[in-house]
Amino acid sequence: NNRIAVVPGSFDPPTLGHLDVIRRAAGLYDRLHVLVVHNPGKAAMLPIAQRLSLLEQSIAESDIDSDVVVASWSVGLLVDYARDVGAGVLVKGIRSQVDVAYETPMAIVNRHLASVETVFLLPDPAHALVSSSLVRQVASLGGDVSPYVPPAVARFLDTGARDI
Ligand code: COD
Repeated sequence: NNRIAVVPGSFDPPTLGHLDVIRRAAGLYDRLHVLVVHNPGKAAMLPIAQRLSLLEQSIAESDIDSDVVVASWSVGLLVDYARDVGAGVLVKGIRSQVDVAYETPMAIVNRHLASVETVFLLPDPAHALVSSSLVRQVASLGGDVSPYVPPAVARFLDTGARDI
């Protein structure tokens, strides 16, 4: 069923780039599952539960009013989750050639494994250079991250994150 899509990511933390992809994907599909996936290749800043809560708050406070489910997935293949919820599409953002090189083999494998297609959205130029790793770096050095993240994430990083 291609009317249901999964938007997977580390979301550590969620950024305005992520929210832009979620908003635009919400306009293309009837139902979205925004899925926090543990990426073993990356050192985490926030626990998964915190990322879920920040995503939920960010979406609730945004102008996105479609059917969006926020969930996490840490065991098994991403496409197993997609199959479980009846999603035929993964939506990902592509910022650069580096993203293309990273995503292409995964898209091919996911299509072979489960006939799940991957749809790539180009970033909004306003957010094209925003990444979670940039936000983590600015936050850890005490800088203002509010230009790069949804208000809920900015509030959290201003108050709570220093203790993590
Ligand atoms: N503008 C537009 N898009 C953006 C921006 C931005 N500023 N910032 C990030 N994005 C996109 C990314 O390109 C990505 O598509 C998505 O938003 C999430 O980004 P991140 O950085 O939070 O997440 P990643 O890149 O660490 O992705 C983690 C995944 C778990 C999604 C990825 O590793 C994956 O698909 N893993 C598959 C696991 C699996 O099943 N493997 C077996 C088969 S390959």
